[in-house]
Amino acid sequence: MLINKPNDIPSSEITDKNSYLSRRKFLERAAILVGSVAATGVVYRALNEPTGIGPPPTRGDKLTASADSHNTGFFTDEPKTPFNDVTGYNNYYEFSTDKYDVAKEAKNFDTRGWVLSVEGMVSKPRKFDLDDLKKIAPLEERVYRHRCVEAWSMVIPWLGFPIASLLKQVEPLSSAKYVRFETLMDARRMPNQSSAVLDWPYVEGLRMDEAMHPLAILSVGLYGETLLPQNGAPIRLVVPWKYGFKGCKSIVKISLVDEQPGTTWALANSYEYGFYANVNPAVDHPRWSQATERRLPTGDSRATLPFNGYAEQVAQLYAGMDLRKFF
Ligand SMILES: Nc1nc2c(c(=O)[nH]1)N[C@H]1C(S)=C(S)[C@@H](COP(=O)(O)O)O[C@H]1N2
Ligand SMILES: [Mo]
Repeated sequence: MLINKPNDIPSSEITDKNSYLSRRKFLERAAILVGSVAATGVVYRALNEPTGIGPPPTRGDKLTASADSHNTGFFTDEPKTPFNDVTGYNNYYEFSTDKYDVAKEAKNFDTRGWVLSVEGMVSKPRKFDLDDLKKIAPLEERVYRHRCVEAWSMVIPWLGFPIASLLKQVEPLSSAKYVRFETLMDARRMPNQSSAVLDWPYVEGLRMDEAMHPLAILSVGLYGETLLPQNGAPIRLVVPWKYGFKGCKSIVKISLVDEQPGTTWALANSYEYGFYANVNPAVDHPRWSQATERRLPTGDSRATLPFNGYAEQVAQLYAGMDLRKFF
């Protein structure tokens, strides 16, 4: 087995009451979680096979970028992970904890009539429907590295627009310090929400300056098509310098707030997952190294870069912060 059992973690490492309670919660859930994490070793090899990954993908609607993103920092020229892998190997616990099953379980997820509410500390709170969202800003293509905290990575050609463009429309108050993102809560449409594997709805957050950074986008598509349900249709967060779990899927609510919001994985286990979740090869996960990653679909090992290779653009956001403490 690649990983230590959670009870190998000496209790001396558990410092405050909060993380102790989180750890207890974690242990209760360990059976399920360890299963899904341990499976990744097998998964890399399976992904070497170019065919038969997941169910035959249902295609999205055609979607093209209407703006040219000339800033080269918005692209990597590393080979893209094939469409079938991007849409056939997913983390989306509302549908399944098995990455190969998400596409199948989410297949019939109906996003018609979707409404995204942007509210909280803003001058002009507003609800956006899918047509409104098309008019926020010209759609851009961004080819980003995508690094999961479980040490696998992909390269994905997203279609989306900067979060900043959406926030501008609602006029944030100067008292707003953080942005909170919330996934749909509906166990009839998201069957695994009837399990207790995580607390629902899935929530995420960014500091205001992180959300306003031009690299941080709301994505509505990938590979020239609208997002499929397994990738977070109809709209999801993409923050390429952070671990993948920050990328909250199928968002129904964005709230501007003045205090750091709770975020799903940090609430589930604050000992293992933090609010910032910046990709950092120097700070290991308690149960595995973050120094290297497996690039899918081949699973080839490569060095993980600080801030996932976006240090030049974002490192200054964290100047003076101890990134071991604020992990
Ligand atoms: N609502 C919700 N968002 C989520 C998740 C989830 O389980 N639920 N998983 C996260 C994790 S751990 C990762 S790595 C990415 C995976 O995105 P992808 O399937 O599009 O590659 O989605 C993130 N967003
Ligand atoms: Mo992840």
